[in-house]
Amino acid sequence: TPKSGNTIVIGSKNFSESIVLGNMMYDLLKAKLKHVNVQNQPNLASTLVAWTSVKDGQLDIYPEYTGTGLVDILKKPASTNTEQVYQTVKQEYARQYHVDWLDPIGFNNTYAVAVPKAIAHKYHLTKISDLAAVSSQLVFGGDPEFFIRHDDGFPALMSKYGLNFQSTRQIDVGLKYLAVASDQFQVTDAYSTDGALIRYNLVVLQDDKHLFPPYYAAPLVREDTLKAYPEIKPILNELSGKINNETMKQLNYQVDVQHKSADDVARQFLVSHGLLS
Ligand code: PBE
Repeated sequence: TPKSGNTIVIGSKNFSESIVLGNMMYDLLKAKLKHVNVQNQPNLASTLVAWTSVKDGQLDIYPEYTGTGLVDILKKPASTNTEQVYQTVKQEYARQYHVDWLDPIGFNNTYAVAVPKAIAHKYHLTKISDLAAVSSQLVFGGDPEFFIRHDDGFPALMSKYGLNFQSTRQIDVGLKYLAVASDQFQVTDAYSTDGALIRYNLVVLQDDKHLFPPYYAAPLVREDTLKAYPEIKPILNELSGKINNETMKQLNYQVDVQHKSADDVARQFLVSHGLLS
């Protein structure tokens, strides 16, 4: 459904971190933009759904990751240069789509390959390339989006590292860690800021062939929305520099392991950092 006038819609993708960040943006704009109808649409099905909604104008804002923009949306080759990746997505989204990347929030949530500690010991795994010799004895389980991301997901992982798993399983992103912990599969795609990595004793294997680019989070905003409401930019840029990798992991831990609501975690963070009263 198209938006009515004077309405701003904020979205997020289907995992806790994205929902927490979307909620922070929603809370800030709701409190600070007067006479605007600010709406929240958390937990959209995938990167593609969130991005298509922004492109089509049904959504104004959502948190996105630089590497995802570079590789998955713009279809450009991966780079390990953090600043260059940010500048590329910033320039190209503005040029091609009239969508702006605001300032990076300050943490990198990269895809990673993780195994339970016992599996790492048994098969002597410390880096992803160690999997090549043993992958045919192991089952890989991952969330659906990982399997369809051609250049930074499962297909790229297989070809870059020469892997060939015994079989694969797709599983909802929220159930992945419990499933790997209960040995339904032995290898999974993780997100490096996941709080559940701590809870389930998983070892992240080193990406020794540099498959994954940096994935720094930043707010994406439609340019026409910024023109109508220029205050959005300084308001959302207040998040910049406030959340590093460790802080984001702690916030995710509160939601995924301690089962606090993503609403409460976002609001408490803003209040405790003086961003919201
Ligand atoms: N990430 C890492 C991905 C999924 C894993 C958060 C950068 C993304 O949402 O694009």
